[in-house]
Amino acid sequence: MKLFFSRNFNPRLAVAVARHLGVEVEFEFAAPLEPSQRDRFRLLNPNLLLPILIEGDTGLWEADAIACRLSQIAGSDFWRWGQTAPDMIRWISWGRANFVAACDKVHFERVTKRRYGLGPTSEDEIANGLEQFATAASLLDGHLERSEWLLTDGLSYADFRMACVLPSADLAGLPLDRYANVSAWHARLWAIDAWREPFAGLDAPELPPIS
Ligand SMILES: N[C@@H](CCC(=O)N[C@@H](CS)C(=O)NCC(=O)O)C(=O)O
Repeated sequence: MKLFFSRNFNPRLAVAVARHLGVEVEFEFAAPLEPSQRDRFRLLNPNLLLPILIEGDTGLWEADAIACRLSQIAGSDFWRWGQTAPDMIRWISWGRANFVAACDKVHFERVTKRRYGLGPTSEDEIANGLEQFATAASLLDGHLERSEWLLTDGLSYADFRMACVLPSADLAGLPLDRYANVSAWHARLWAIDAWREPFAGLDAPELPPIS
């Protein structure tokens, strides 16, 4: 089994899950958007994006699907299967559409565009993303006042998914420190080795510098 990854945040998420669960997987750095690699990777993921999990000759793409599969393999309820599964799906779904989307919008303008030379940053998009971030972070902060993790029965994949852009929060200028409970939750996640250092010991070039 092989996990193709890069250091960007969705593949980072998948690598962190694999390492947190201790699944025996071969990690291989990839760059499917490179013209020379496109034909090979199109067969594994027509979106030409990472992460991709290979079992046999099949490629499974989308970090959430990969997290589900890795939890199956590990026999872990990091991906919940029982009573609290709907609650986990709720937070994954809401997170993708709200908190993660807001973080991603700001991160894309301030970080991704400048790393990959994708054109000028849009101050309108940043303002819009920060407004969306404030709304979502307030809701999250209220929830995390009552619970250490998103699910009251403990750490789950929903926490990793919700936090997936936050390792770059400083670079993106996301005002996390305005939300005490979100900051404390982020610090608890940061204490988990696989979350803080998913790439430790892996052969993977650093991301391009921010211009
Ligand atoms: N919805 C996909 C998004 C995948 C995605 O956007 N991946 C980006 C990184 S965040 C990518 O592959 N970029 C090219 C690269 O890293 O080489 C998922 O959750 O896995």
